[in-house]
Amino acid sequence: MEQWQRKVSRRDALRLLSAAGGLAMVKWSQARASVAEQLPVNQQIEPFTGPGPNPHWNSVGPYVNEPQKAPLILLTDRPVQLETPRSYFRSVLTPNDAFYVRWHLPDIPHRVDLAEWRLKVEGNVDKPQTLSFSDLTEKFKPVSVTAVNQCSGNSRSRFQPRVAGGQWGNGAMGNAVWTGVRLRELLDAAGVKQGSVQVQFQGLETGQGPKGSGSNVFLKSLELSDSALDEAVVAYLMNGEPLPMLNGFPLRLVVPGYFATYWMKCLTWIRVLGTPDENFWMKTGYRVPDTPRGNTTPEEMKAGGVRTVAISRMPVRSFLISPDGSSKIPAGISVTLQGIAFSGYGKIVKVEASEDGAKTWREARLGQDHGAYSFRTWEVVWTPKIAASYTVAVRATDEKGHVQPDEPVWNPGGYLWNRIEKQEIVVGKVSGGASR
Ligand SMILES: Nc1nc2c(c(=O)[nH]1)N[C@H]1C(S)=C(S)[C@@H](COP(=O)(O)O)O[C@H]1N2
Ligand SMILES: [Mo]
Repeated sequence: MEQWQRKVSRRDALRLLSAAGGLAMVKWSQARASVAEQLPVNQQIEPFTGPGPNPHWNSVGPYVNEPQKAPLILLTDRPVQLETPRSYFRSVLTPNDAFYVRWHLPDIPHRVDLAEWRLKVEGNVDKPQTLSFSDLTEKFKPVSVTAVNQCSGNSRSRFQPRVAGGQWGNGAMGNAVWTGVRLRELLDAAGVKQGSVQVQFQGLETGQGPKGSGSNVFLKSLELSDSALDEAVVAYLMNGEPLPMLNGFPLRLVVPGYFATYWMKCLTWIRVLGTPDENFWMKTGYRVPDTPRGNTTPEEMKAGGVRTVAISRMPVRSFLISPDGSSKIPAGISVTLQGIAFSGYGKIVKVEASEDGAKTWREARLGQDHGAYSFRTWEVVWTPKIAASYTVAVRATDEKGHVQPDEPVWNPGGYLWNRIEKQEIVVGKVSGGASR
């Protein structure tokens, strides 16, 4: 027996025990009350992703490791489609190894031998070109553009009713500095013939496309008269480095402002066309209703007669990146809301943030201007006074006066989502260390 135990009488021991017990009881009931206060009152179960009131920012697939890539969120594995986690959008440029990946056909290239690789510029031209990689880097002037690559189906999981296709969260986008040769210079070198209408792009992969479509190659075309072509670059560098294989090594088309469907990866053929391209990926795929915001309804689609156009520029969007709502933030202490904004129609001129679910707005401070088609960072300092659950919202305005609406959009392709983003942020009391 220990010394102290022998010194305590039985009565003393009982007294001590009951005191300790009493004390424990008080603490326990207090703790229960304060725990109850902190638990959600609304026990409704919300979906992690999809169109719910507070959907998960990213899709919910597992993280995977692919060659030349950091762990990214797996959407599908054949062909491989990977989504970029939210935290990577804290910087204005998206790292190459974290850049999202999207392919259509299963047989994607895994290596390219630059000694053998050629870019052909053919079709309705006077001087067909066959260019080696060093022809591109040495015979043409290098140009750089910072531009957002966003999949037409980014945020498709928000569509209600649900539509077919990859159920992307918000991470099917990225921003990079693209360096290469102006597309117009290549076309000029080949000498486009009078009466040509479009220019078609083809990559290196093959494989079966959608059943019955006869599409075993991925082909996209743009109108020769389209002003987007003046800004287009065939890029051999991404953020100053060779492109990752999964993002189109050794060369990809970059069409600033346009959805990424035109940004042909592993570009090997440029074909000038005398008649409009009628291939599956132009005539059937990637079309949107010719209506404001590309909006329609399942009923209108069923009734038929919804006129469509090929998808083109990206509508204005903005995102809150940090804080991300994953942990409670303390009341009475200022926090910087940070995020990004962009538009395919030009420069972002205004970003506003709301702490009351898009009722009142405060203008954010914009970060450095990296060009009209780049992400523009924004920040606004917020000091939540009271412990509560807040709905932070963000909306951007571009130089053409487009403002993000607080209305959803619906079309069968699941394209053009740009509704105001909202994020639940829980603010808690700064307690004296009690309930830790
Ligand atoms: N060769 C090739 N290029 C392609 C595609 C493709 O399937 N094959 N998909 C396009 C589409 S729809 C998107 S969203 C972007 C994705 O670019 P990333 O994988 O570099 O992010 O590539 C575009 N370029
Ligand atoms: Mo896409």
